[in-house]
Amino acid sequence: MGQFPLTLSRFIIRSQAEHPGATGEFSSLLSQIGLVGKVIAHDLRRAGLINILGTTGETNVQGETVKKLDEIANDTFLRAFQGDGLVCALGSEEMEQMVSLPENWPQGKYMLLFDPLDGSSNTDCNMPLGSIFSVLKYTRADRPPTEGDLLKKGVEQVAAGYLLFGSSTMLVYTAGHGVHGFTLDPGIGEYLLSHERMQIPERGKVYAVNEGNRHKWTPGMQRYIEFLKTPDKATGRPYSGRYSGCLVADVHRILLGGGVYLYPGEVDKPEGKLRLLYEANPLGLVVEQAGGRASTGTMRILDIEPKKLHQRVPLIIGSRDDVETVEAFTQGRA
Ligand code: AFP
Repeated sequence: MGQFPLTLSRFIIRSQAEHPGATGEFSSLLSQIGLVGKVIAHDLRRAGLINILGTTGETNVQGETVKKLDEIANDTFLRAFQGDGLVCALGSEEMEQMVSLPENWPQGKYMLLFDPLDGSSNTDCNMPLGSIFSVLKYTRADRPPTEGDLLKKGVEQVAAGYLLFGSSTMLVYTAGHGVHGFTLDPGIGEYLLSHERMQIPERGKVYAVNEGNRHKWTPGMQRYIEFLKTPDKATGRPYSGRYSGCLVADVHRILLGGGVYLYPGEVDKPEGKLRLLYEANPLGLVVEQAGGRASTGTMRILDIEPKKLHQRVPLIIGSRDDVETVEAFTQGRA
């Protein structure tokens, strides 16, 4: 008889038992993220039916059009974490400022940063979407957290991960001891351990990049993509291009099969598009924990000292060898 699959809750309890000082708060936080994933997945499944697709007509802090589902997902995170005593501050890619909790509300020791709905242009065409989260610890007792407390290097994250809303819903996370993936079984409403100790291959055969931006890239980046497309049996080229427009889905594919995701800086916009605290840092931690690498092209993502909440950063992430090859091109060594 086969073993009964391990649920997220059982896995969390088991992991907690390995940390004698654990109070259970972190375990509750992860379970709550799992719940958020169920709620968002439920909304996304009905999105085409209940007329919640499309735009609100407003623009967010990044100057981008807000989808109704962006707002719905953002509210879901806020409702799940405000007032339950697990966090003391929240930061959302969709909100200009940090959300602090009223002083008389229960305060937890964690701070949560999240991108509530990544790849939201995919909402109208039934393509994959994701949510990304980053967990930081607040250690001061003398005052409530301020926005500056959220500006921590990626290496200081205590946990990070993502929810992927694709053909199935997945929760993938790391708490600094490997990366574990859980798939939601909709029949029983439970996340089951489907990918224990995920390891990214050292080199892949897939690249994910928006090639429509080629004319904006530096010569080094243009040469790298040409290199990937040039056949060479010994190094497994040409690579296959796969780009969904959802960072979570693209990085997930690469985490499983290897390769590289690139959202490079551009000549007129060297900072690129993606957000350091909401996208690059959490995915950087996940990929590093799986044995991969995350870089701007010139430095490790997790070592960047953030200056502001919505800071953008170029992102080259994936298999170690592939990211190192990109770095050789962007640094003029190839
Ligand atoms: P949103 O979080 O605003 O939906 O952004 C999506 C995203 O940051 C990321 O998921 C994609 O990889 C990337 O943008 C796609 O951007 P382009 O449309 O410029 O290729």
